[in-house]
Amino acid sequence: MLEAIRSKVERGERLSFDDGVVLFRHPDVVEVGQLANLVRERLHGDRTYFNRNMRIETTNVCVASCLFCSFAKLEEGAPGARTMRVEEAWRELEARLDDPPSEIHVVNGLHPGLPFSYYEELLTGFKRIKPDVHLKCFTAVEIHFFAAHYGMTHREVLERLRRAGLDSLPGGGAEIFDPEVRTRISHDKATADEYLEVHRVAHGLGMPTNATMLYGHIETFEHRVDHLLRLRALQDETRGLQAFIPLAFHPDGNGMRSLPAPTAVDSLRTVAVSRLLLDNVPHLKAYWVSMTPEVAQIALRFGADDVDGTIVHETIYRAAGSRAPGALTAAQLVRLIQEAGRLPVERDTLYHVVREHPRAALPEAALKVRERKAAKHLEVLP
Ligand code: V47
Repeated sequence: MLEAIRSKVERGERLSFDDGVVLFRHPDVVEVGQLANLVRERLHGDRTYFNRNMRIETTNVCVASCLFCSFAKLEEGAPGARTMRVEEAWRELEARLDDPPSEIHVVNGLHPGLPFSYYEELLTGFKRIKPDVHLKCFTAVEIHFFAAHYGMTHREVLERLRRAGLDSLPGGGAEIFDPEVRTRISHDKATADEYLEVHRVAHGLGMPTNATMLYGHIETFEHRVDHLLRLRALQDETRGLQAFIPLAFHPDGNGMRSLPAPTAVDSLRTVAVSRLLLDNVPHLKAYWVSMTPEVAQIALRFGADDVDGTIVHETIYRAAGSRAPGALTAAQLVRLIQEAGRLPVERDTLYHVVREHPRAALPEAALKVRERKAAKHLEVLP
């Protein structure tokens, strides 16, 4: 079975739904990874991207009640509910101007009580402080909520936010597109078609977007393949998706806490199959916050060419039990990539090169860092 798929991959032929299911069920994850690696290296060689970014969630108040979410609070005033004033969010950027992020990534709850001008002011203020910062803000689910809540079309919402400084959309909110699963895990927010329509409209306006998939909860492999193929069909139409990010489900503190988290092997397999099925999406992120820096490093040999960025203040995964560090420095990301035998490339959000780092001769790079640390450690020992 895998031989037939291998020859398709080698010929650059498109894989089918059934191929996707076979890949998910194949017992040898390393073989699946090697196939994905072939595609990854054909597209990017050893180049592996990261950026300096900053996550801000300015409100966790959310009218939706997603079963997997440990972050949202139903209403203002509930214990733990928090909405920043725009000035507080701006201050977070100001505090980082000595080592400034090139991107701000905002994901919020669906807050029923804020005026639309809150979001416009938030963006305008960021751009006033740092005019060249890229604003990757509000998922398609948020854009759909704004349209319904403030009485606008998707296009009007996106145009107004773009005038305020919005540059692109992050990929959050996709979860699993299959209607039965979606109804069970997040019944009261944008449907799959609405999510895809927001991305279609954004692409029509020349605004790039990312897409995600939340895996490892109640969905089947068939649901994952269906999800990936819906994204591939959108991309055939619009060519506006820049990166795909598989998101590993974290069970702590949410309505699916009795489920186990997906294993490292499931994460690696999902990265690999995503790379193989999404033949028209240029980049695949191993999001280290979701899969841990250790698994993300291995994913760079299973189809991923990007590790996202430095992040700094992530709270959605923290609330759901992530043990990944809150932030990694650019130097730590460079080392993580070098040790995986890849070539670190710092990028901006649109994948323009900011800086190429040298390839490290392996395993010397790892050894050198350790030797230096060990020498320092010995110095302070009595
Ligand atoms: O939309 C929420 C997911 C997303 C949990 O576009 C959970 O570059 C796992 O979309 N377990 C937000 N996942 C993060 C996101 C993202 C991350 C990195 C890069 C980009 C990009 C986008 O996190 C949410 C939701 O799908 N999520 N709760 C949880 N318990």
